[in-house]
Amino acid sequence: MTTPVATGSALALHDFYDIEALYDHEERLIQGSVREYVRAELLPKVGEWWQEGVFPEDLARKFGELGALGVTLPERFGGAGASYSAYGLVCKEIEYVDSGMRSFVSVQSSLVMFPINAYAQEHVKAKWLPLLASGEAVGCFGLTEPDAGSDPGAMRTRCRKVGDNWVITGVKRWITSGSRAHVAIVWAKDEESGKILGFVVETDRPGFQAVDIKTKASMRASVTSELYLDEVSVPAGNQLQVAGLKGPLSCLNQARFGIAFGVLGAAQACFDEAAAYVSDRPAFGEPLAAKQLVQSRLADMLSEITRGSLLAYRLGRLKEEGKDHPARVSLAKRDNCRSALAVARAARDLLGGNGITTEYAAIRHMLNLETVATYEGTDTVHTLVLGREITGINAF
Ligand code: TGC
Ligand code: FAD
Repeated sequence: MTTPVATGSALALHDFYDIEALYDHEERLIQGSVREYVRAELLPKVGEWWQEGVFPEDLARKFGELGALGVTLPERFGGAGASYSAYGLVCKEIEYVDSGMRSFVSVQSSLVMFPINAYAQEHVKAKWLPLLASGEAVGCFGLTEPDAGSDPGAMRTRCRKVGDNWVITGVKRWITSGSRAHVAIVWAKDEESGKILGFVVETDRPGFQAVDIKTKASMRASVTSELYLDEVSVPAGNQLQVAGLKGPLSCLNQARFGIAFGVLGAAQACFDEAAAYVSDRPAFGEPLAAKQLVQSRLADMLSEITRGSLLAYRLGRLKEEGKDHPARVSLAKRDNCRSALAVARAARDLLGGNGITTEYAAIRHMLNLETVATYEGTDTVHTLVLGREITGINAF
């Protein structure tokens, strides 16, 4: 093989537009400490976990010790009191390792700690938030049902007031961390008013059962379960102080924000792997990196990541100004998932046959990203949110 002289890039390929310099000192410090930990401790083992379908039990506490749970929540409840952008950067660093690891953090922070902090009574916050921040307790979020995914307003789970308690019955499907959870945020329709209400449900209450979904070809290093609630009774004090679909959707707005950052981590991992691979892999007497069409694909990958990073940076600052309109979040979630998937598919292809093994990261990320593009609102749902914003016409 002829080895052409490679001069290398004078620019940082993990941050081509110096976007990290736009973040403040604290944000970069948080990002750096998470990056260092996850790349040293999790990255070498994640391929095996994914292959075996395992999310190690001790990871919750490890993420807690790292300060990765409830990054934006007040320090008095065990959070880091940091910015939304810092939370986004934490998601990105963790998703560099695996989308399933980031899913755990998203659910715990955005879908469990956020609604407890925003809508629960003080005694519920004081009990659960510190435990969730340290990872001693795990939480899950039950919105989706077997027949109600994109249209959560069609849920069948019901609640009714009986004396000083609420009694909840129904089935929730596709629930991340479901069988690991000590506490579940469960959304149900009030039989009397027809309104969607939310509850903090301790998972050891009689009538609560979680069963894992074992047939996933994506997100294998993440626990996904079905929840069965059979007349589960919770005290009225466990009810969240919000009514209607805007309750769960406000939580999704937080998690989708984190995903817009997170998927860039998966894309960067794929790009790094592909760029290294093609510089060594011989084909037709030269390294693949010397081929114009290969360079063209690397250039496209870098463009996707750079555009997505600019979008995420701006979304972070908008959110910190309280301007994270749901349609803005939809655009970033949708487009950054598209970019990450395009990068992962290109990386998988550039690795040839090796690209279909889990010895390399590309196919694991690619398959995980199929889920990420589906959950928290499918690509189509976010397209329709944008369509409604543009035209004023609801086309769901
Ligand atoms: P619509 O009439 O649009 O809205 C009902 C009320 O909610 C408000 N709202 C929002 N509030 C906060 N954030 C948002 N993103 C919001 N979107 C809407 C809205 O203002 C209204 O408030 P009000 O006061 O007027 O009542 O409701 P719709 O029935 O037309 O539905 C809209 C649609 C389809 C966009 C929505 O249902 C939707 O987003 N569907 C997708 C469902 C989804 O994303 N599910 C995710 C489940 S959780 C999950 O996947 C976790 S994955 C694990 C991980 O994150 O890692
Ligand atoms: P459907 O809503 O049935 O959609 C099927 C197809 O129809 C999609 O292509 C969709 O875009 C399309 N479609 C839907 N409506 C329209 C329309 N109006 N016009 C055109 N096309 C349309 N949920 C939780 O509550 N908590 C969790 O922790 C959680 N974790 C998850 C983890 C994993 C691994 C997965 C896979 C899912 C998880 N989900 C969770 C559920 C997830 O949010 C849903 O799968 C998602 O919202 C899509 O719902 P659905 O699967 O019912 O698909």
